[in-house]
Amino acid sequence: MSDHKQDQRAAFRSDDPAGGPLTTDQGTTVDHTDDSLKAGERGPTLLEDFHFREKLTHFDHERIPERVVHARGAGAYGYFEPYASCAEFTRAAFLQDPAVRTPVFVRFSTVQGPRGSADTVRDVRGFATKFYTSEGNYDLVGNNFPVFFIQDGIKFPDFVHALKPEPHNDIPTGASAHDTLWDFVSLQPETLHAIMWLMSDRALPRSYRMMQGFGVHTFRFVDAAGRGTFVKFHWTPKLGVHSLVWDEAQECQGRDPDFNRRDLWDAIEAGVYPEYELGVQLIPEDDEFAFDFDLLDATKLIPEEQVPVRPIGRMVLDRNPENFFAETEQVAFHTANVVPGIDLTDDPLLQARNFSYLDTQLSRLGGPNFAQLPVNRPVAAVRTNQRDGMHQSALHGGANYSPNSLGGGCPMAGGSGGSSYTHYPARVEGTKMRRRSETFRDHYSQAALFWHSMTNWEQRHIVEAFRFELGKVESRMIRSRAVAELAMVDRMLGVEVARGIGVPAPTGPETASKSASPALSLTHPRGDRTIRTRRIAALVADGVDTRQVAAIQEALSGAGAVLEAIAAHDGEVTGADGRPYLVDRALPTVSSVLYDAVLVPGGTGTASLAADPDALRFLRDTHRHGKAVGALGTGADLLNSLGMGGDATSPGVDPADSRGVVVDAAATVPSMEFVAAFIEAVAAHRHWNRTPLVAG
Ligand code: HDD
Repeated sequence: MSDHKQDQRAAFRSDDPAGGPLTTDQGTTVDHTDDSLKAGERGPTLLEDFHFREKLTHFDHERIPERVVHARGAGAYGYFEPYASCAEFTRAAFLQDPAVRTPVFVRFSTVQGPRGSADTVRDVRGFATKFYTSEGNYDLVGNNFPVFFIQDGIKFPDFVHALKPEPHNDIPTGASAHDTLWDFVSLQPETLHAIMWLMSDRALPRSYRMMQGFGVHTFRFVDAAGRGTFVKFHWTPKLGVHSLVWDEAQECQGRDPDFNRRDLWDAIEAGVYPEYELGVQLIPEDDEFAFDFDLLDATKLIPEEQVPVRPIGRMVLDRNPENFFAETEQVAFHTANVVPGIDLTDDPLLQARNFSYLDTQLSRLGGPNFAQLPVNRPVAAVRTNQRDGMHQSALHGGANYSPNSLGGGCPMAGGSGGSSYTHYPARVEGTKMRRRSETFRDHYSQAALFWHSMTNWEQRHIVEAFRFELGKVESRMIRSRAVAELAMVDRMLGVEVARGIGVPAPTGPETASKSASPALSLTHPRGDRTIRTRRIAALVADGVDTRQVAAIQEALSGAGAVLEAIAAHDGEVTGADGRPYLVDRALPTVSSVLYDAVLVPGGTGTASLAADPDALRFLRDTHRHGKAVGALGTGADLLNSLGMGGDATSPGVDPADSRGVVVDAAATVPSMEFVAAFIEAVAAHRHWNRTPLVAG
């Protein structure tokens, strides 16, 4: 086992089920746990039944307050390693030596919904990383959007109250489509940029393994000589950045509410470890005012075309937690957990966070000693004068004050230099005031930048999302006000949304700029173009040509994908060769939304598929959601009869159409060309240039 794995295994292990009989919390062996102690067989339960009372009392207190935001999450352990020394701009010990692996724990989350809500809601995703460095814990508590909804943390309770379910009926769960959120948004234009991201497919990640992460704020690197450099952090997934579509995401909520957390868990269990590259945008201190926005404004991003993202290392997640509660639920992140070489800035959102995270853990984890929990414990030595308190588990000795002579003066402060954390001596001067800087005033330009950086289909999805969300808003006044704000971003956006939700189209001049940053589009190439870990369904029935399925299965698994045979029922089907063929899943238990592509093999079985409404729906939905569809032999006829296109007489994708429908009608075994074209179609993830099919 590697070092970083062992570090976290220092956890207190209680019950070893094989280690002996059941005991009480005090270690007394229990004789019987199925009946309470009663006065007579049918008599009342006695107060002296200490085992009964202890068992119930503990059970009554099993839940702790869930996180006020980001309550639903999934976590994993792994490691980080830099590609090369970053000494040129930071002295952070974990960024110096490519040979040093730093253990990490990452927690991904949604924001709005409670702990038991569904994964695939339209929401921001949290991407929080705890680096257990040799110089103490460093937490990078980010999201999968590079911008936030508000500029000053004092607005966070207002924003979250508006976002959360309405207070009178606690509706909706895990959703932003309701009056209070849009009331707030329409009155607070600084939200608009992040709202554009929220309405885009970025808010529907296909997988935690396929989404970007951002530190959001401008932070500061500090080198050994004390020189500061502004820095923005970016995580880029090796598997590329991919999203679901809204219709799919909604169906997933019912078919598999754990879609994203299951995907993460399964990938790690299967040994295909999620990997992310850490990149930085570096801005010399002298360029602090070189941008047309304020670097301290968390509603703005720095376009990659302006300041490129420089890769500095990679993170691999290679171990699932052993106990969800002990690890994923009790992990406590904090933006002010920084290490020498990484410093904060005066971003007023960050300043508020630096108060909030420590504060919230006190009520969530029941006292000030949560850093002693195994998942939170640093690997660096801890020597403080902090003592006692709820759940203290350290056996402190020696002096507990400073200065002291009785303890030999220990622990002594490290003094400046060495491995001590020395705050960056940023110069601050000003008059006390509650006022927003003029440099934070422009709320529309970057919302417009995002909009104009989208492809046509991304824009279409954004318009549809706004229509869905605002269409659920009861107040027409709020709908109109929101549309007026959208028109400030782009007039046509406002007009298109207005038409869908039945309010008058906004009038007025075009305002914001039309510049674009192509790197903001989901189509911007990132990570590997690969089908690794993709799930592909093969629809089979009695009479299926199993040779074809076996051949394609071999080719796909060679490329790292998983092919599952799906039939009307579980168990076996009879292949064209008369031999039994094992089914992986029954159609009624799955849905196309749980797969990345579908394949229809040939054989006489396609006639049964053509008569099965579940199979037809599977095919139509896969196609409607823009995913790759493949067919061999008679399977091609079935696709043609459904109007899904693909040229039934020639192998490969129809070049004029290129819709991700790959057929080889003449195939007895899949040709190399077919396999290559199908893999390419799956790797493209979506094919948005299809004519939408009429469902039914
Ligand atoms: Fe926050 C949790 C990310 C602004 C206050 N936040 C939390 C988590 C993530 C973020 C990923 C979950 C951590 C986990 O998995 O345990 N938050 C962000 C980002 C922000 C942001 C990227 C803006 C750039 N947050 C923000 C503000 C405040 C908070 C402005 C308050 C002033 N956030 C909290 C919190 C939470 C939290 C209430 C809830 C649970 C927790 O901290 O541990 O303190």
